[in-house]
Amino acid sequence: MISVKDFYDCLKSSNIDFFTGVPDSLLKDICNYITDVTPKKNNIIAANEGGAIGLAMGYNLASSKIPLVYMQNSGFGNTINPLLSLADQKVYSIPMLLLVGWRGEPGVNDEPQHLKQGLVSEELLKTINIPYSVISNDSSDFENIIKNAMETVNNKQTPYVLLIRKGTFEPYLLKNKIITDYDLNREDAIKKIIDLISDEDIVVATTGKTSREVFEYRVEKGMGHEKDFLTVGGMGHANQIALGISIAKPERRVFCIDGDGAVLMHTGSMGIIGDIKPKHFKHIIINNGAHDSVGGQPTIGFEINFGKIANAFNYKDVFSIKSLCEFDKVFDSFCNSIGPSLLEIVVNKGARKDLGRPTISPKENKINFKSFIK
Ligand SMILES: Cc1ncc(C[n+]2csc(CCOP(=O)(O)OP(=O)(O)O)c2C)c(N)n1
Repeated sequence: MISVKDFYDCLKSSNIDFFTGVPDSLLKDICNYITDVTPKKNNIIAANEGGAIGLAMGYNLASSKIPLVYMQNSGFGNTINPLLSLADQKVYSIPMLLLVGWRGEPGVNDEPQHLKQGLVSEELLKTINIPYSVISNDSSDFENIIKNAMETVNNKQTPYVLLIRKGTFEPYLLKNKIITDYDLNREDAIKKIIDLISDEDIVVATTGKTSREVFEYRVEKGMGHEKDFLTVGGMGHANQIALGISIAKPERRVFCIDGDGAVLMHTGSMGIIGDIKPKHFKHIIINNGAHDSVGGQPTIGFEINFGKIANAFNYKDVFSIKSLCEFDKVFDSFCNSIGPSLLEIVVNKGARKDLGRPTISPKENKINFKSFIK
């Protein structure tokens, strides 16, 4: 395995001093190290991966230095537009190094949402003609790989991808943790929500541990999974899936259980919810101020006011829960409000170590969910 310090030092000696991206579970150790040792203004956790390409472009335009952009291959799709229509050699030709976590690599066991993306990751890079190299835990020559990559980046003025295999980096735990002391964590909030909604209610859960915790709580309660759509991929789009359901089934209550990182990824979607105004649309943001599912790197969730954003986007009502004692009362008002309404639940980050993964396939989930909605 490669030590995160050695890898980082090698990037620094290649004159890289600006980092941006969206964290990834497979890159969590190097992302944690970058977060701990880089001045805040030189490591920007972006709203989405496309935004990170924009930030990297701007930094390069103004400094002529090579920036580094990190992401999971799930997020590579978000970069295609700015990469191909701006940074590409055929347009502005902006040099940058991309560190992409290779989830779903063929032959490596992974979750369904990563299989297609992982299968086509190399083909995709070849098709869009972005040079790349693969780095794995036995890449003792990683310094040479980075050196060669930097030569190509500089000589050809092009984006260059380092595709990182699972298990490449030695473990590194984030030290600069934001410690909070709320009554609840995400799983406590999810349990309360499921206990308080009715049997007819539809749930759409966001990407990451939220969907996994919803799944496990249904198991714990001896219930089926037909009421829940698990947005296992497509981070940031759960609320638009929920909106589509609300439009087709205007009399049903639809609860979207979202995350702060996910909402921030495509915040404009909230404006569409506010514009369409589905009466029974219940938007819940569980705000832990972090990308908890992939290592706990901070978001701006604790520094902004989601309620004011929802108001400005024409939601009809906004609610907030910060403690257990107010939960039932506020949740009741939220349920009785005319939507679209927003409920922000502020929680500590963190999850159970033994949290499992859905044991039914996405297709099974779809079939059961569709018959429940019908
Ligand atoms: C487009 C995209 N980028 C990155 C990821 C990796 N990823 C999965 S969950 C997650 C964090 C989600 O954060 P948040 O919505 O705040 O929920 P939390 O994990 O904190 O509960 C990330 C970055 C992804 N699945 N898709």
